[in-house]
Amino acid sequence: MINDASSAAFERAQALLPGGVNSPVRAFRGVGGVPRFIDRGAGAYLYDIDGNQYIDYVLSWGPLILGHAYPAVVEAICVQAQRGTSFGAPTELESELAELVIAAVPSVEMVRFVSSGTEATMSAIRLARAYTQREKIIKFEGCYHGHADPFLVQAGSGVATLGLPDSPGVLKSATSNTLTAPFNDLDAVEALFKANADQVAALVIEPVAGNMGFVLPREGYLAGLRQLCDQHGALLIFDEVMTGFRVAYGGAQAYFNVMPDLTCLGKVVGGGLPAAAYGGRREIMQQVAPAGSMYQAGTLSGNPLAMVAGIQTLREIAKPEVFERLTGVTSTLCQGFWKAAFKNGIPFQAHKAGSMWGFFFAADEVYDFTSAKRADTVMFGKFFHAMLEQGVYLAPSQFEAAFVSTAHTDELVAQTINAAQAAFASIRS
Ligand code: HOZ
Repeated sequence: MINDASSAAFERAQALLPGGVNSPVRAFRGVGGVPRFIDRGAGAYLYDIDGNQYIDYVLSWGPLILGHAYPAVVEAICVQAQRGTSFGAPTELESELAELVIAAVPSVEMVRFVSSGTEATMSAIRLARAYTQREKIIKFEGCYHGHADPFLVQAGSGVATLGLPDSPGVLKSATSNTLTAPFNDLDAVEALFKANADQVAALVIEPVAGNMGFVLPREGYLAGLRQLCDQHGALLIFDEVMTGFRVAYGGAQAYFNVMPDLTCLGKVVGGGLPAAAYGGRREIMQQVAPAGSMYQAGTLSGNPLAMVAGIQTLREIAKPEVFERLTGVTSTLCQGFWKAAFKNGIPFQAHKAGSMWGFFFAADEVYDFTSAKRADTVMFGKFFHAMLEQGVYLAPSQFEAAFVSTAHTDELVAQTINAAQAAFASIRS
């Protein structure tokens, strides 16, 4: 596969942008080689500037549940763009998207729109601290909640991909109130609550982890966290930036039937444009300014282009048959990959929930960050490149998740499994 144009574009970008990118994982440091520079996307396909076509399982890291350039979303954006792209004043579009979010996500009674997942999570913990009048938070090793200072402790995603220590520039005082526990370990959480009695404002978790690879909660784990939060007077925050409208229309809370106090949303809620949100119980949300005194604001919050993209996207996917189909697609992919790996004698684990999935080159169960880090990242890199060569675009890191869209047809899925068979055979040592 020729990538001369991408190589030249990367050269140019590296002189202009740190590492040649605007978000670290895109630089392919986790897998080596030249990141593909994208020309355009259509449905399930991405096209790079060398003219190569890929079946895309990154989908802009999750938002594009309808695939690239879905006609009704594009149309809604174009119509809105002609009416104005930003007003810095309220529009009815914000209430329209809020109604859709509140109807979809069971625990959300009120919502505040922001522009990125990072903003949503940092605002949610500020709100939890304001509401409980407590300072500490509990997060989980390998979970990633954006790049705000208090969360950059044992973080997943790019921090894990690059094997970075907790980031320089983050003051000790900013993280001194962040406690960490291993994912899927209730006893560790209980011990933290006991050791920090009446001090924990909130426990924040990706209910299905998508930033240490894709790792499912064990049965009863989320319900156990709910119980511990109730016992110790802390709020439970689900970071559903990735899982929201993805593992089910109502997110992981609907999928597992465990209700958090606050929910962070992003990605799908903006339909591929920069929108995110935090929301939850009315009584808590009423503390956000100007209804209450917890301050948080943003010039582009509730941006009309992002609102119409979100509205159109949610309308299109708010049908049970959409999720049945997406769930079937991830099952077929996981089974197909697993069988192909098994046939080639390669240790392999695949996980799925709704329209999200992921895999590890590991013989033993992956259930937390430590077991995820034991997976063979060298093998992952070889597999990634073998798939890329065959026109399948996966996340360029072991510590990310994969996604599907409504544009991934049975034929494309079969083509992907055939590519995986060939890729496993080629990397077998
Ligand atoms: N943090 C994102 C994945 N979990 C990566 C975002 C991007 O590079 O666009």
